[in-house]
Order: sequence, then C-alpha cells, then structure tokens
Amino acid sequence: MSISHAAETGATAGTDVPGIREVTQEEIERFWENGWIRLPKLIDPDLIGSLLQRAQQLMGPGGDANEERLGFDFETSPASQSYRSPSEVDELFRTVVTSRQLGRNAALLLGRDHATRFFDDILLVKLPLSQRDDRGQPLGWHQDKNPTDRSWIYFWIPLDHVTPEQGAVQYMSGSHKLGPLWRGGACVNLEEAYRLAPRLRSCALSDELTFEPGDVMAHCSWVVHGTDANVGTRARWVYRPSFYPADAVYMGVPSPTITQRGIAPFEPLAHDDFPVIYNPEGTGEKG
Ligand SMILES: O=C(O)CCC(=O)C(=O)O
Ligand SMILES: [Fe+2]
Repeated sequence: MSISHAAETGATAGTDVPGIREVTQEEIERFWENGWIRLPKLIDPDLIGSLLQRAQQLMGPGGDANEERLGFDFETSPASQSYRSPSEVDELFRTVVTSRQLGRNAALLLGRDHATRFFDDILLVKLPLSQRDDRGQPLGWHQDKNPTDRSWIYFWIPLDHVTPEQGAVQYMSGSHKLGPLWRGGACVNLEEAYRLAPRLRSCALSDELTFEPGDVMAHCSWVVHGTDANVGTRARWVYRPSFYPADAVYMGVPSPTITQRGIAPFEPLAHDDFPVIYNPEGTGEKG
C-alpha cells in the first residue's frame, strides 16, 4: 500500500459530488458566533455508509486492526486509533474530500468567497475503554493550531451513529474569538484550561450530541474543544479532513509535511498535493 502524499486515484479535484448539500445562511451565522456548527444531513447517509466500509477495509471491522506506519501515522494516541490520509489510498475518500461542495462550504463558513485547498485527512476511531483503555481515553481541551496566517475549517464527520457516551466532540462556544490561548495542540483538563485562559469560563460548553450518519460538525481554528472517553460498547468512527483559504501564507511553524514540499516561510501554502478544490471564479482546478 502506497503512503506517498500525491493523489494516485485519478480523481479530479474540485468535481461535483452528488449527495453533499450547501451550508445555509443561518448555519453560517451561528458558526461565526460559536466557532463550530452542527450540520444535520450534510452528506447523503448512503455515501457515509460506503465510506465506513472503506474505512473498515483500512482499519478492520472493529477499527483496531491497522498497524501504525512508522514515520507516517501520528504517534498512537490514547484517545483513539488513527489512520492518516485515507484519501491517498482510497478513491472514494479522495473524491469526497476533494469535492467542490466541501471546498465551497469551507469558504462560506469562513465568511469569504475564497478559493479553498484541501490539506489533509485522518480517521479517528475511539475504541470502547472496556476493549482498549489505551485507545478510548478523553482527548483534553485544545485548539487546533494551523501553520498559516488565517483560520482553517475542520469537518468532523461521523461515519456511523455516534452517541454521547462514545466520546463525541464538545466545544467551548465562542472561544475562537479569544485567539491562540496556549501552546498549539496541547491538550489540558478543564481546570487547567480555565487557569490558562480565565475568559473561557464565559464560553458555554456545547452539549454532547447524538449523530446519525450524514450529520457533520464543522469547527474553525482556535475554537477550544475536546472529547470524553468512549464508555460505550461500540467503536466511534470519525473522519476528519481539513481545508484552508488558498491565499493563506505559511508562517514557518515546523511541519515536515510542508517543508518537504519546498514551501518556505511566508510563501502561500500552495502545492499540487494540497489541491484547490473550490474556486469562486470557476470550477475547481488542480494545484
Ligand atoms: O474526536 C476526536 O477524536 C478528535 C476531535 C478533535 O480534536 C478534532 O476534530 O479536531
Ligand atoms: Fe482538535
């Protein structure tokens, strides 16, 4: 199985994929207020079902059979079993994640009709604690850092039913307005989050929600979020791709993924491996 970053499937970036709807104006407004938004039935449940099947081919029916690919998959986390970049090895993931609709939705949510690039994707399977206590732990409160000078969009896409006891994502509403609060990516407990950033006490915690296949969460950079443990009995399957404005500039945050592609600090984060999937001036274009 290849793990190179280039698309090898022949799927064309920026093509229309039936079964993905556009976000509504009301959703966009609420997203800006809170830094996250629940998007009911964003994606056709049948398409999600097909993605789940593909994910299970990659990770096993229980989501626990894939071996970490050294130097490629992230260090295994006690919060989930992961599989990095399924879109590099599976055509359906590639098609969905480079769809014009997701690119346009990212632009609409960010509030500017900009060209959008796809950055990367990952499968996050939170295993029941009863089955694997090293893959079903809570993921502490954190902000998603990004290496550019502007906000990104992350879609949190359940591939199956997800109930609160399985460790769905929770947000501190409005916390994106506080900007970067502590070392990017660091996960902390609630008490520590409030100590580091006392203003977070004024940000309501979102409810732990239930998801049907096709329901999606979207969040932006800097909104504080985390997950509880999976105290249920079933694996929690989530697919998590990220997108950014094509005119965003790389700020030099250390990232092998970026520097290996010859992109220098303060240049636009532009490369064929981060394809333009939506361009307001026309259909999507490659690179
Ligand atoms: O649900 C998860 O496993 C991770 C959630 C998260 O931190 C994210 O989507 O950025
Ligand atoms: Fe996150």
